[in-house]
Amino acid sequence: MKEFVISEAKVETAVLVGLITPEQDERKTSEYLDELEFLAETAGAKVVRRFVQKMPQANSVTYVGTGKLQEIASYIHDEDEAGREIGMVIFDDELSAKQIRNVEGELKVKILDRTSLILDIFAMRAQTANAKTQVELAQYKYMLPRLQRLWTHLERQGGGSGAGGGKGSVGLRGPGETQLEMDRRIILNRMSLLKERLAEIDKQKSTQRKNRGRMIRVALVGYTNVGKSTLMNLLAKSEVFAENKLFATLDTTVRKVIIGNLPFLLSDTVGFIRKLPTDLVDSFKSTLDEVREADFLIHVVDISHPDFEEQIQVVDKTIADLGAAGKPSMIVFNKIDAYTWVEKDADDLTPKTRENVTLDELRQTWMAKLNNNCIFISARQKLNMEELKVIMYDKVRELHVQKYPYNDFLYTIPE
Ligand SMILES: Nc1nc2c(ncn2[C@@H]2O[C@H](COP(=O)(O)OP(=O)(O)OP(=O)(O)O)[C@@H](O)[C@H]2O)c(=O)[nH]1
Ligand SMILES: [Mg+2]
Repeated sequence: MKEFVISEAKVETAVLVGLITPEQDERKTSEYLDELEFLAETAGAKVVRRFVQKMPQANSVTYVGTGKLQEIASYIHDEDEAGREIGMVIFDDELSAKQIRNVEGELKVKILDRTSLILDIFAMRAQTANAKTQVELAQYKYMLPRLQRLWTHLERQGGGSGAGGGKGSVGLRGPGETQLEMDRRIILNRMSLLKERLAEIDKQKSTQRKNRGRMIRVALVGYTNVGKSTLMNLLAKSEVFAENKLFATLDTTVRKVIIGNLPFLLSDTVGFIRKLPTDLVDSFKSTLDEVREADFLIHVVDISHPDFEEQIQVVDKTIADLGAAGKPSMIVFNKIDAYTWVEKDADDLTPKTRENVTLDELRQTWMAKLNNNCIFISARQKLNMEELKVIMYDKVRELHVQKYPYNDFLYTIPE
């Protein structure tokens, strides 16, 4: 009988590379790399080392400088010698075709950037036909400008020596180009097919939305991993997949929620993230239509995250890009149970930093100006949920009366 050896699935290891630039100081870069590491883990890779370089801007040929690239190459080589294979190098910014080609030539391992890593996670997460189609289209969009000639070796041979030298000899000048053209055409055809399919899905979805009746539509929006799905599950008593990974949700879920005598629709959507190319956001158009067409936005914020203020800005900007700025909205500061701060010694006279601020002090800052447009909760520990429902009731009711003045179910008070 044949024996099967079950080898342990090997976790791919990754090295991260980021830059410190005039726009992105050391602290920011380290936060970005923390997030990139979280993304890598979500995709199933283990990060073993980070390389950071200070530069006025990214090198257009190799992203980092040549010296740094060599340092990374020799690290990969040494690890390989020691039997610890490095599976991939992940760059924190989107790389151009030229950068990928040069970096790959030097490092000789799989090269990813933030965008392709996010796309990889999206591909892993996509469940419905809609999400799958959107992800595939986004992947081709990313790939197209980065297509490379597969047959460059032939060209080099042709162009090198002997008769007909110069820029590729007769008969050999073509194949590279033709192959590239063919690949490009195949991809373009596939892309237009996917676009047609999405248009079809869009049509079905908008019909579905129209058939939902006269109810106010509320959308949960926010940075990835802030607790949108957890909150959705609590409010709608549903079971949307929530976990401590980035982009747990890709597909929009819509549920009917009733608070008091007021029914409305609540949707949970894909989370936003920094450095997400607008192109990618575009590809998720039909998922994000839910946000665009919502009457009210609940912006969920993870207040325990050291960088929550920048996350708020990213979300606001993405909402504006979607053309949904200026909608009535409120902020829900979630995860108050996980909020931490460091008490300063009484004799420590250095100014307080963000780390030294208590939650109460924080509430007195710009948040105080939000009045009734914000609330502090913990979805996990179900803190302040009743208060949240009261605010939601008031907001939704106001919108409802404006939009459907003749709907009378509002006025029948349940027993
Ligand atoms: N400590 C704490 N953790 C929470 C709270 N609410 C949610 N979480 C956790 O945060 C993680 C992310 O929650 P999700 O509900 O999946 O977040 P999401 O915003 O839907 O994330 P994506 O769909 O990935 O964008 C999970 O591990 C939750 O258990 C909270 O109030 N306190
Ligand atoms: Mg979610």
